[in-house]
Amino acid sequence: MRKFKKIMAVALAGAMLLSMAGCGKTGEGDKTVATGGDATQEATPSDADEFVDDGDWTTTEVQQPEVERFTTVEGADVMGFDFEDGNVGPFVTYVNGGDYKLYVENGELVCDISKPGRVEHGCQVYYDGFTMARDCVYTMKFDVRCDIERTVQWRIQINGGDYHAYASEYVTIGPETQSVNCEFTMAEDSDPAPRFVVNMGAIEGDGDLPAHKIYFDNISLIVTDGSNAEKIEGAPIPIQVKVNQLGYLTDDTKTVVTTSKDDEKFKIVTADTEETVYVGQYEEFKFDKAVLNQIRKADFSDFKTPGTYKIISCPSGASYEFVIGDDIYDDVYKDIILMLYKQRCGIETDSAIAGKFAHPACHTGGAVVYGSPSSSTVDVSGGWHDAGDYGRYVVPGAKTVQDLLLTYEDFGYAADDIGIPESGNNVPDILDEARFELEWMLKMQDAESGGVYHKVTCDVFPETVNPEEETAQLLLAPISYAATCDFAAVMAKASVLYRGFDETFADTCLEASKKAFAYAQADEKRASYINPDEIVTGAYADAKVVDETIWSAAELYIATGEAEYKTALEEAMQGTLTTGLGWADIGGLALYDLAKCESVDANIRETAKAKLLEAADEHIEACEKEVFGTGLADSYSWGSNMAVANNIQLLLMADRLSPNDEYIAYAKKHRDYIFGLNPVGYCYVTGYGSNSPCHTHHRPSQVLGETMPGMLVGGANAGFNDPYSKAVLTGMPTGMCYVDNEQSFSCNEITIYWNSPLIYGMTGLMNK
Ligand code: 9MR
Ligand code: ZN
Repeated sequence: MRKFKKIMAVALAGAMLLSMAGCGKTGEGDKTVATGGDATQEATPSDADEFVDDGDWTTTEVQQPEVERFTTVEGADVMGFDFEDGNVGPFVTYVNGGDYKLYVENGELVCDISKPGRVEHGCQVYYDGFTMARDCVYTMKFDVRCDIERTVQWRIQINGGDYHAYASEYVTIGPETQSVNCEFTMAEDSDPAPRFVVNMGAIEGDGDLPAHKIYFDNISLIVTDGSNAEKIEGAPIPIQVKVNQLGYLTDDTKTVVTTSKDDEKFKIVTADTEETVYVGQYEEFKFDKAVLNQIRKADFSDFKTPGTYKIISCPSGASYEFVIGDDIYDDVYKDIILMLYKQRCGIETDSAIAGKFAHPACHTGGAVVYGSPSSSTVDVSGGWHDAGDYGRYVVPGAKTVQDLLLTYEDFGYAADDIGIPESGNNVPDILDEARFELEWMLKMQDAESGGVYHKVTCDVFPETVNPEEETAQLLLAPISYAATCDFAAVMAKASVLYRGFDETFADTCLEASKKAFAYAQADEKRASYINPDEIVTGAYADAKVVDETIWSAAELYIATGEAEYKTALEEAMQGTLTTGLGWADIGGLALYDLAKCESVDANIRETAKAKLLEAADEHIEACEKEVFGTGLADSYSWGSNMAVANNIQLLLMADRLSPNDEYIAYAKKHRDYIFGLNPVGYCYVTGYGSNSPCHTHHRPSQVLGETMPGMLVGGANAGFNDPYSKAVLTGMPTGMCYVDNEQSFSCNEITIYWNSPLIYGMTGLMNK
């Protein structure tokens, strides 16, 4: 940790040096001639003729400073553990079908194996927290002994994708201590976050070993010759001049942010000929918590000439290109909706729509009910793959569906030609897409009790394979309170919205909703879902479920007007009301629907409205404190881009309840953030902008070696919830904790419920 900070300091100093190089003294030329025209004006170079400046404007290339991130010191220890302190330290247990306990006894690391499992990594101990440099010579050493004669395998491997080894050996062990001593050269690209593992499962087919213990000591990895070692790159230093890489609508507010305090002026040049068409001045610098730096923004809203440009700041150099025009969002808008089609499970997807990401029917085998004595299976095919894995989870699925239903309901978005197989069927495509998930959700309800299974996945996350290649047994995880309530909520809403299109389907949804609600009402425990030991896929655990109660009662009350639901709602609303729009806190979804519905009791409606508006106003207060204007500096966590998209949703909802231009203005700032005007200068939707994620944690993309377009990635996450981000981002300011690497599942995964609030937001902002 200390070492990394020092390296960061070198990195930042490097970046500063670079930005200062060749820069003449600025100051005198502060005179600004903002000569942007109106929408009808053509871009002419002469616009800026009057501009005089003694600064250096020659750096028109995008600056990506080359900086030292990690260094390899000859002879350095990169790993060294003797277990004398009695702790297992950073060593971690992993099992895949096996079972063992890990502890330290008499200064040795003990793996107490009761069941090796059927694969090599059936039982595995691993350690992360070192680096590997190309062309560096290392020596791996450890002492090992075992109660019985057997073979184990140590590996230093890439920690993701195909998990291939950089170095590995099979070692036959027995009661006598063996000293492993293996020198090797790292022959591949440097890796800032590899993993050391010892596989103790079924090695060479040996899966029937009796219970036994393996003892390790003096585990070390040293650099024996670092003279040819390559520097190890981590996350790149972000570009300094940040813009919305898709661009700006002609009449929109147009903002540029520079993270260099030294930039005082900027000019806009045409992207092709680099002719100056506008000059402007940055505002005074301001400290921004998300980047822990003094940064500046500037407004060039008065420049309205359609075209493709870049901004050049003095002395920091160029921004990425951007467009001024009125169709800049058309393509991305369509793609973020089609992403859901591409995530469809259980059917063969059409290559005319999904292109290279089309897949044969997947996950069609029946699912076994976890814990059931019967081995019979249930058909739960359909629905969308949740994310970069192929799990199908009710809780986030419900959030996604709600966003689509609201997109239709709030904005009358009824296009029937976006190009899904159902296009042209006289039902809005957005409802067709939502129905694909709803039909699956109906299968997730236990017909007898009305309770809803939390999820359907295999017991572990799949390897990096295509969806149809995940063929392990599907399991229906236990019924949960949250899934049952969320199900009841969206089914009730669906019964209202689909009634005009398909009466029978609407009836089915309402009946299913009521049944689920009754199940939930009778559930006194209202416990958070927790994974049984045998299932390690996503938990979507949520200990606070009163918002789920409120949501289900609210939607049923709105759909039926019945007293039973109103009473349950009033009772649940007595506690503290929450206003979240995410999968865990979904209070805001309930409050919004209550606030906007005429037939809802006036007291309930007013309470809901006041609470939601208060949340929107508080959010704006937080935004005002930051230059990037998204109010996230203290809360960049897993899926922070969902928070940004959800806040667009919140602001649009507030605007609908109480129209206010400020809500819209901030919602647009959030949209700018998503498309590149953010601390790291990434356009966070794949396939768009000059610098967008290329290495997403999304199995189909990983298999193909090419990222599927139209996906919103998780974004900056200061929680470092995966080893790669921990290795390369620790010590970074919160808003900069993002890395485009497929191993970083907590920064660079994608999900259906991160796209869905963006769909809502982009639709709502369409004609604003
Ligand atoms: O998006 C989820 C995030 O809010 C949680 O912090 C995280 C850990 O529980 O899980 C995320 O959801 C993942 C899910 O568990 C499995 N599929 C991929 C999801 C996105 O990373
Ligand atoms: Zn599938």
